[in-house]
Amino acid sequence: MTSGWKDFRANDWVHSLFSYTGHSPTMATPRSTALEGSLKTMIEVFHFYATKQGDPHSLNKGEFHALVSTELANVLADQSDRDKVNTLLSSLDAVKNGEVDFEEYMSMLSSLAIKCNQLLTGAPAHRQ
Ligand SMILES: [Ca+2]
Repeated sequence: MTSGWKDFRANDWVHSLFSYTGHSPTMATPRSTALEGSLKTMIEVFHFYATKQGDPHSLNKGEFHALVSTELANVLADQSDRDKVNTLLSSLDAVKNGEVDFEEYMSMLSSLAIKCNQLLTGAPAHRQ
């Protein structure tokens, strides 16, 4: 983690919210802001699908297809087309292991958020 994150204090927050880690909360669950709730949802959705088969820290083709077709059904075109979803998986699979890890998943969500913002605001992309 870079020095810019020296004040990152999510450890207690994360461990109080995410029961799937098996961690016993040591503090009352804090209220989350809308953005914190969105972070939690992005993480929980990944783990919900990633833990269904095989490596619990990555999405295989079946898990990725289930996540995209269920959770991004209104955002991604052709999310029900298995070949197109496999092409999307390949484009995200930076380490070329045939699966999507958390960082690759977050890269997809980041790209989708940027595209949605561009559609909303008409703002030009700084990066493609
Ligand atoms: Ca998995």
